[in-house]
Amino acid sequence: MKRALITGITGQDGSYLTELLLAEGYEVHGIVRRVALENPDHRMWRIRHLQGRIKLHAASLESYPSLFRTIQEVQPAECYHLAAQSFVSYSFEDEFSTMNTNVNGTHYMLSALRAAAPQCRFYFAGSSEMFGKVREVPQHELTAFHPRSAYGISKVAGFDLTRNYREAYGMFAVSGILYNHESPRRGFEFVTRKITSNVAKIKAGLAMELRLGNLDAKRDWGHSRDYVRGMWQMLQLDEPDDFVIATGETHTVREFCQLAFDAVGLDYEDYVVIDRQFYRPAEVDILLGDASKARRQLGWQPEVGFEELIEDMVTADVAQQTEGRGLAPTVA
Ligand code: G4F
Repeated sequence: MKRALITGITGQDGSYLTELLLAEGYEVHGIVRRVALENPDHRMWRIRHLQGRIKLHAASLESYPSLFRTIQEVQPAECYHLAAQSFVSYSFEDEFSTMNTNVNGTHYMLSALRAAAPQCRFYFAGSSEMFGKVREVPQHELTAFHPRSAYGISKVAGFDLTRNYREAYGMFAVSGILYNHESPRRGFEFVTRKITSNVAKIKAGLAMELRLGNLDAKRDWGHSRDYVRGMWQMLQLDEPDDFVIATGETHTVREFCQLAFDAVGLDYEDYVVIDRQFYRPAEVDILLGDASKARRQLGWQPEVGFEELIEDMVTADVAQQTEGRGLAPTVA
């Protein structure tokens, strides 16, 4: 039985990846912060249904010794490093903690793996935010990076660290350059979930408006369940390599709003209010990925399209409201 270790197991991608790995017959271990173990109701809702089938270890991306100890104990064959401060907006508010967690955390993981489990295959969660002020449309694996936030800069550093551990120490270390990926398990602070959760609230008569920032930003949005499959496929290759994972379609935030409101029979223009506080000091205007290398070499392709993704998210949020299961918090 193959053993996998996941950082960020309590997140959207961590939960879908765990389901996939369990279905593939893996023994799954996850690294979680001690606060998550102390407050499981709040922090572990995405993996509650998997309890008893996975093993959790308390460790912190800020502590090399805790990561080293966990890796030495687990001796994973595959390690998926998904944990990060992943909210771009927040990285403008606190650049330093974003850099510390994302850069040092990745460096600690690589260094600890090299010391305690050098044969382990390593996946780094790179991001299309690395392309930032894009040099070309669509972007592919050879497109130059131009990050526009501390988050984007931290992901470029993680990408470079990963490649350097591969080249310098011969480790099987790869990066996925993943475009935005969403689902009903997405955090409420990201624009897609902010929209769908508020659509459900408005439909239920619990909110009157939805305040958003830049509606003209364009993103290449896919479904998280499809994207974690790409991560896993990358670690099954004979040779390590980096891949773009994207749908190859780009849409504005406005289009997302329009379809989400349409799904419950409302007109977004009656409810969406533009609020400057949600604009970013430096915006990434357009992301569109060319995943042809992943299609060719991994046999990867997305199964869920843009409209189906929105339908899935709105349906889940409306059902939550109807069933009275925890109202979505109103967040930035
Ligand atoms: O949903 P977002 O916050 O995601 P963003 O910044 O594109 O980053 C996500 O995708 C990356 C991959 O490309 C990941 F690496 C990253 O961790 C994260 O998962 O914002 C999407 C767009 C932005 O252009 C933003 O300016 O939506 C725009 N937007 C407009 N109004 C808003 C809002 N974003 C948020 N979060 N909240 C708003 O009110």
